[in-house]
Amino acid sequence: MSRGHKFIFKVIVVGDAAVGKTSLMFRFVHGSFQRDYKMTIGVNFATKMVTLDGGTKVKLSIWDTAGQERFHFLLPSYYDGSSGGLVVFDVTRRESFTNLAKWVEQVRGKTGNIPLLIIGNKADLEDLRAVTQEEAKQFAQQNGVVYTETSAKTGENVNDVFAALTQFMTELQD
Ligand code: G3D
Ligand code: MG
Repeated sequence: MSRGHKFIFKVIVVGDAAVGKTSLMFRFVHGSFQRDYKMTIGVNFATKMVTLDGGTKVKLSIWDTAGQERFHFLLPSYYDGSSGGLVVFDVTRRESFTNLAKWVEQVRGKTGNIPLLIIGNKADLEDLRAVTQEEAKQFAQQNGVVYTETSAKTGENVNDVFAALTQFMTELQD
């Protein structure tokens, strides 16, 4: 039985500080939510193998921003060679939604037309919601991408968004 993979993709996860990028990545890679998990400086990415419907094996290297987003500036090397991305906001923090346009523009400017998904994270905090699903969907539609809500805390939709992105990236290889 082969343990190899057919494709390897670099995935970037962008968005304002504290929207839950590191937590989403951690949930996907390790299957858990760690409240006090802080990315070690210098550790920039984690890898995970994904098996698509039909059996194709794909290796993802998922890149974290390591806190650089606080300066609204990510090094060009962060974007280099990326095949897809998650653009994340926090459904409880309106400003992180307002800033999505900047993030999409920045990613498009640095990478061209790679597949992106818009992610509204912290969907478990329904009582604190500050952005409706409708307006987030509308923003995503205007940008020609899919909108999904996730919770890194409960795990809701986390595997699904990485699977959907992997599917989009793989289709572009055919
Ligand atoms: P970042 O990498 O985008 O900067 P983090 O964001 O992953 O560091 O998360 C920022 C804070 O939000 C963390 O809380 C984290 O636990 C919390 N968080 C992340 N995702 C979720 C989620 O889906 N639901 C809830 N309720 N909280 C989430 P602290 O307290 O450590 O700052
Ligand atoms: Mg982080």
